[in-house]
Amino acid sequence: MNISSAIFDRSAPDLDSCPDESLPEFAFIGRSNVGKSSLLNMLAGKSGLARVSTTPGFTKMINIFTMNKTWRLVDLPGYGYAHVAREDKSKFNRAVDEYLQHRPNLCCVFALIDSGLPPQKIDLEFVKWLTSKSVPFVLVFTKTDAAKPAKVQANIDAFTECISGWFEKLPTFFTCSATAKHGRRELLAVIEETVNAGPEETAAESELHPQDDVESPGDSPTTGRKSTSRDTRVKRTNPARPW
Ligand SMILES: Nc1nc2c(ncn2[C@@H]2O[C@H](COP(=O)(O)OP(=O)(O)OP(=O)(O)O)[C@@H](O)[C@H]2O)c(=O)[nH]1
Ligand SMILES: [Mg+2]
Repeated sequence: MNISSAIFDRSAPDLDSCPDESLPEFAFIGRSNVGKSSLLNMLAGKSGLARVSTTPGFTKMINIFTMNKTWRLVDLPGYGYAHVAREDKSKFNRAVDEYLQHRPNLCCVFALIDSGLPPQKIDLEFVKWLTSKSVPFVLVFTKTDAAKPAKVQANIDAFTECISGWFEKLPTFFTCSATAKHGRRELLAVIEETVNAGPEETAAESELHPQDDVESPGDSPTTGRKSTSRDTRVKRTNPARPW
């Protein structure tokens, strides 16, 4: 897919401050510093679009970008960074939680995992949480340039092995490197197929085994939100899910 325009829309502190629900959205989530903003820039083909930093916990709002005037990329704050003030952390977590669970035009979440690390408990818990909430997602193993290919492969194998028991069919996963510009075509293809498929009426079904229903993990978005008018919009756009 060719990206003809990539425009910053806004930084939203919460769900109610997000733009209207008219365009399909694709969101990036993962631990602080995993490379969400860098991947967004790589897909957009614009290096300065989302701000990148070596400081973990840099992205603090729901940052929204309109692509080709027809769909949006959403850069979310990272989870798992201990040094964000406690009050801020719970505020951000609540905003991310609401966005992930109650944004009807959220088509797919790119759940980013650092390919240079063995499976991290917080990532495993977050993937389980996403699944238990029927949030449609694909896994994206980032920074493949930063470790030896054999190590990357071993880490991916270990991660998928850890989660295999939760699913009847493993979630689709991709690898990428924002530095080496690897994975762009494949991820844009997911977006393109989804945008072209258009909305579907049914809610996303969970592939998690029923007995594995879990609470929100400690450092990932929390539950316990106030109810809003958006709560009545229980149906999430469910694309054809080619993955
Ligand atoms: N080697 C390598 N470094 C990367 C890659 N992607 C991102 N980085 C680096 O990782 C650091 C964090 O990148 P960001 O894109 O800001 O990460 P983030 O997930 O948005 O971080 P927060 O907003 O703090 O949650 C920066 O120093 C990037 O340059 C990659 O593909 N390869
Ligand atoms: Mg960021």
